[in-house]
Amino acid sequence: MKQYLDLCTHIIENGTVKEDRTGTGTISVFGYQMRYDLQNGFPLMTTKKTAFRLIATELLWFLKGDTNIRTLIHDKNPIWDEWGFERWVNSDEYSGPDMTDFGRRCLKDEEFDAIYKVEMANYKKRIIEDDEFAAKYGDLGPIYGKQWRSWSTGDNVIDQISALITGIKTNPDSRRHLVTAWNPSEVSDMALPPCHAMFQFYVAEGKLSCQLYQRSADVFLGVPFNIASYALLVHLIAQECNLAVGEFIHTLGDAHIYLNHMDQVKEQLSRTPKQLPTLHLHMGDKSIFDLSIDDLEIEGYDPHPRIKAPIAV
Ligand code: DHF
Ligand code: TMP
Repeated sequence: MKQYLDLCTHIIENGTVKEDRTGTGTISVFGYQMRYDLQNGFPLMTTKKTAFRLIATELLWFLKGDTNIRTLIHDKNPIWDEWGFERWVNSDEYSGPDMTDFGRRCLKDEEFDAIYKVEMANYKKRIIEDDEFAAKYGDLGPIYGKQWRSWSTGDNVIDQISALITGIKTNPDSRRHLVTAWNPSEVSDMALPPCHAMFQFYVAEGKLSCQLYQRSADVFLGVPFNIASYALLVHLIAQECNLAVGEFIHTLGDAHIYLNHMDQVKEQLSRTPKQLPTLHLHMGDKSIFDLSIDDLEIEGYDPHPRIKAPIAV
């Protein structure tokens, strides 16, 4: 994963220090591209341990068209918890302790962090136990799953992923194999406007490639997930379309390192990348919409240890 380490170095050497929505502060560049040849192994970070299980359960959640974190909580996947919780504590029905700016306050104030942890645990428990509550406060709005599988035009619903697969199968040379999660009419209803906003597939010499445009990239926490997630998506669609895997091309808009991730990034840069693992799919005759985590297997993953960092909410 030299490409990823090069991105980190490029930002540190050429980036501009900027304020950002979360109040954390970043160093960033605008416009950057990486290429991953998926024939060379599965691009799961080897310079820090990265949870494939979390990446895969999130992607399967998108592919099922789901936008409710109840499914992720069932899968013990916490990566979207803060954005569901934020909707709950900002609602009229919430009457617990003040959770304004909880992401930043947790980092500065231990007493508050303890109160937050209790509120968060209560929220997650209620999402699991209370159907009505989950429907209302577990839903992240019309994010990826909705736009990928049931983009609403008002009187019609468009399943972009099914259309993509049909297009690749019937007209591989087409230059219109696109999926967009950026639906301008619904962005304001989303818990977080799509970061991985649009992607295009390409078929040549029996191999399937994909290029993603990511408008905003949290290089330490988000990007390792995004690379592996799209690599997995290419493998799944390739399998479905009887093609081999080609390249994943990752194009970034605002590519930033949060200032409170700098030590972690430097630690990662001091490590030597290892051999990439291999992905095995055990799909049988299941469609990519019906897969479970047990149908996916990563072999030969021997990363350097995990490096923890706080996420900017
Ligand atoms: N906000 C920000 N500021 N950055 C993000 O990357 C981001 N990603 C979102 C939602 N909002 C975001 C969805 N994806 C983690 C990774 C990806 C992700 C959300 C969270 C994360 O916290 N990863 C940690 C912990 C994983 C674990 O529990 O093992 C990591 O160390 O990779
Ligand atoms: P923004 O909406 O203000 O750009 O904030 C979104 C943050 O989340 C930003 O740091 C980018 C990061 N992010 C990723 O890097 N990858 C992702 O998949 C998601 C959902 C978010």
